[in-house]
Amino acid sequence: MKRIEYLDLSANRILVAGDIHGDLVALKRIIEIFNPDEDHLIFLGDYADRGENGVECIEMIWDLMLKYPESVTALKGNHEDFDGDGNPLFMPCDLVYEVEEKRGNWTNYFKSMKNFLKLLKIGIIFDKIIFVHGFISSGIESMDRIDRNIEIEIIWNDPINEFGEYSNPRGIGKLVGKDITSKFLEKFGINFIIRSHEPRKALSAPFIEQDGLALTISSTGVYGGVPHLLVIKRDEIPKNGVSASKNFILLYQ
Ligand SMILES: [Mn+2]
Repeated sequence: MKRIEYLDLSANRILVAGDIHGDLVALKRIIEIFNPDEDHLIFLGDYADRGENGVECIEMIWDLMLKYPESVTALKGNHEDFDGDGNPLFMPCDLVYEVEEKRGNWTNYFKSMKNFLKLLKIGIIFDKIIFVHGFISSGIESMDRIDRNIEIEIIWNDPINEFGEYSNPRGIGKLVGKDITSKFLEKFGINFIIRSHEPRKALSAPFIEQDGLALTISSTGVYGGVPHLLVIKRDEIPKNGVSASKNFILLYQ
């Protein structure tokens, strides 16, 4: 059973990166901005596929986590969901072909990549902000008991501005309305959610919906737009997505 972990950070700044999707230029810029003595860097998932440099992005984030285990946290996205033999549980998975081309046999590569996947977390909470890849799930009863069905929702769900909960047109996960989000946040004493998973919503700047309860960010240029990095200052932690959305760095133009 997995857990959503509480982070007790002493960092002065929390830097939050959205989907990377093989955008090595954006990732290198994030690493330039990141100061391991001052910052805590959170990646929200989806490191490979779509862009051309998924392998390099995974390896660079993996290295960073090994080098600065106290200062780097990476979440699992739906593009990091594989069975034990390396079969992707999502479509399309360009990474398999990219690895075959750049690193050789996928099955062998996956044996070591499992060590990277093991480091990824399902979700984290800092202060009164929850960070996930997709979205929250109404099925979460305890942060300590995240079963496989809930995990699937956390990496696949999307927020919508309507009320209620619906099946997701992606064919997996749910669309979660603002009444469901409000109830969830109230139950756990959390103010708002920072997530990625829909970089098209946040093409050139963080995107607010559900009256500031849901904030979507993107750190990839694969859909056009301008990838960005969200900045949270420890001495002025935002109380909602609207104020959080104001502090970000453009990674390139
Ligand atoms: Mn995703």
